[in-house]
Amino acid sequence: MKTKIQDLLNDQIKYEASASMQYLAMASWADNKGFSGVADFFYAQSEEEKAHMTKLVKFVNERGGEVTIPQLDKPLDRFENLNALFEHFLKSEMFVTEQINKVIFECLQLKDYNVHNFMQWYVTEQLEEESTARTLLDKLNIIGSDKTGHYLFDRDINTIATATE
Ligand code: OFO
Repeated sequence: MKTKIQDLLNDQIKYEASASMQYLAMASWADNKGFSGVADFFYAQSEEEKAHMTKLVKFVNERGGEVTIPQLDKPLDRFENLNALFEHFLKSEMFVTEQINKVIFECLQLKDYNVHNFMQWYVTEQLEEESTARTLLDKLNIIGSDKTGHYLFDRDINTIATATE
């Protein structure tokens, strides 16, 4: 594996790990505020990102590359309200998509079609996750600061999220 590609995949491992920790912090915030539906959503999201990270670790090792397990920055763990929480979620997913596109671009430049092929799974995954984040944020923007709306959003979050997949 070319060093440049290996470095980008190691960066990607860090981004997936950071997203996992970020979503764990968001789940914990929601749990603490009594939004149990939102908490469960982010606990599950955190596990998913961990799986994305592990898939990359295994792939780099299978390809005879060298994995660097990253040191992570502290995730954001205080949010003004549900809207701020989901704005951060969308921002985080958009960032990851951008990074995945960078890997894809470099794979094409360096003609690494094997890694390019492997990364297609992440492209599809990101499309879904970004669209879920957008839909949930749209709903919250409609709800505004209405407490009953937040209660119903928390109760129905999984139904809303599943409908976007
Ligand atoms: Fe949604 O971040 Fe993984 O790929």
